[in-house]
Amino acid sequence: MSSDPPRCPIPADDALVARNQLMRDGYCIVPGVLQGDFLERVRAFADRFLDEHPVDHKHRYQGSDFHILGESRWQANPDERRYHAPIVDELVDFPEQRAVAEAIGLEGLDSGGGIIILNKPPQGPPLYWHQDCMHWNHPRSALPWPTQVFMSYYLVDTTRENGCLRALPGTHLRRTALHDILPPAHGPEIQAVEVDHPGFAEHPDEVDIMAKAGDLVFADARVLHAAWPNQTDVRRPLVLQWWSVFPFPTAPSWWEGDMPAELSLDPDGSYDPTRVPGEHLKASRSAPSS
Ligand SMILES: O=C(O)CCC(=O)C(=O)O
Ligand SMILES: [Fe+2]
Repeated sequence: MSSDPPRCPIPADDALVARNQLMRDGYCIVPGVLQGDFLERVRAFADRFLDEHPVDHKHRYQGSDFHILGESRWQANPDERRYHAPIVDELVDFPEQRAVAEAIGLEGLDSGGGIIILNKPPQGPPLYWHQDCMHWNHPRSALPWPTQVFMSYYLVDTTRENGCLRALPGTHLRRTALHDILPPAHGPEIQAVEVDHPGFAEHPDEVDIMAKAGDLVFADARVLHAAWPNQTDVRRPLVLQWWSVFPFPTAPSWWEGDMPAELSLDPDGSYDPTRVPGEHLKASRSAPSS
């Protein structure tokens, strides 16, 4: 066994820029983390899985929503109803991925142990604006740093034409008019709408995130995001992992601001899960104290 540390495909300066963007905008992108044979194997796995598993109509806007556990995690608690595969362990435990996440300053990294295969089939429809946080009653959702991030690899180069990701920078910390009109993400109400619903509309502040195959996209679960339709004849799949970070009430070791008041609230209080942002999502952030 070699004891070489994993290749960290991000210089320290770039890591700081990425961290600052994740904090300010709610997402960042690190190029070329998944490469070569491993990228090929993940793409082949996702392609085969999508070829073999029809997608329920209710998932047409997400393109697919297949949750797959790592083999070792599944063996520890076998459940015949759940998909599982060894390559998922490889992804979750991928040393370069962990090295990048740590380089940008993510601490207390804790994986759900699985991936989700999402997709945009050829000529597939857009994905509505949404945020994926399910803990808006919990004080952790009011913090200036993330406590849950997704890490995604698109498996082909993405552009507006084939349905790249879109984001509304800063909306992980700041309420917008869109929050008031969006039904909860991935629930029956939004799944039943047509694409002329305002949840699909263009927004003046939106940006395209044109990830290339194997780039690692980090996003705060709270940030509003969407995806363009796929206007090509080629599938545009991705694999997404959920990670918890900075377990409440810990602050990042590098945090230099004031400690948020919410940190003193009971971490184990009974906060009913909800996808609907309440008082923890402020209309605007107060200016930093000078
Ligand atoms: O398809 C994408 O690019 C993003 C998918 C997504 O955000 C979701 O399904 O929650
Ligand atoms: Fe999402």
